[in-house]
Amino acid sequence: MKLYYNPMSSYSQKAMIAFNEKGIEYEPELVDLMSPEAREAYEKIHPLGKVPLFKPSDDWSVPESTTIIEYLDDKFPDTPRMIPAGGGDAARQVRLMDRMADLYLNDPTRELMFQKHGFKPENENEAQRANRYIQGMYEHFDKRLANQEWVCGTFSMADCATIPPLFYAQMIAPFSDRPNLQRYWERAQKRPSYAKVMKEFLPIWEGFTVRTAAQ
Ligand SMILES: N[C@@H](CCC(=O)N[C@@H](CS)C(=O)NCC(=O)O)C(=O)O
Repeated sequence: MKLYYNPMSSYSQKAMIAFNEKGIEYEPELVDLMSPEAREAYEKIHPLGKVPLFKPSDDWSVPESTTIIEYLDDKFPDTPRMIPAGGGDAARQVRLMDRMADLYLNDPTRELMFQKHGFKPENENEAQRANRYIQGMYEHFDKRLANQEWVCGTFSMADCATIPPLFYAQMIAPFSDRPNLQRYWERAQKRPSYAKVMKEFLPIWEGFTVRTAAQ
C-alpha cells in the first residue's frame, strides 16, 4: 500500500494524520513537487499531479485526502473512525467541517503562502494552473463517462456538482473534442432537474452578457 505524498503538503499531512490515528502502515512514496521531471513522472500516475494519492494495490488508486480517509474508515473497520459511523448529524458535521477547512482555510492559506514565498510549480501562473486542472478533469470525465450515463452510474450528488460548472467551462475551455463528456453535457441539459434551474438562469445570463458586451 503506497502513499504518494510530500512532507510539506498540508493535504498529505491530513491523510497521514488519519493513517497514524488508525495505526495503518503504508509505503511512503515522496513526490518532489518542485522538480519538473518528478512532476512529469508523477502525472503519469495521477494526471492532476496532486498529492496525496493512496494506492492500496497496483490496480487501484484513491486520490483526494478526504476520499482516502473515507476509504480507510471503510476498509479498516477495526481502527478508530475518522467519520462517525451510521451517518446522521454527527457524520454530517464532520464532513461539513472537513469541507470548510479544505476550501476556506487550507486552500486560501496555501495561496497566500505561494505568493509570499514565490512557490510556483513549474513557474505556472494561476491561469495555467486552472487550465491544467480543467484539462485533467476533462480527461478523467471523458474516460469515466465512456460506459455510463452519469458520473457515478446513477444520477447523484457528483452530477449536481459537475453539471453547473460545465456551462461556464464550455465557453472558457471548450470540450467538444471529448465525445463522452460532450454527450454527458447534452444529456444533462435534457435532465428535468437541470432544465428547471436553467429556465431561471438563462435569461439572466443572456441579459448579463448583453450588458457586458455593451460596456
Ligand atoms: N483536494 C486535494 C488537494 C490536494 C493538493 O492540493 N495538494 C497539493 C499539495 S498540499 C498539491 O499536490 N499541489 C501540487 C499541484 O497543485 O500541482 C486533496 O484534498 O487531496
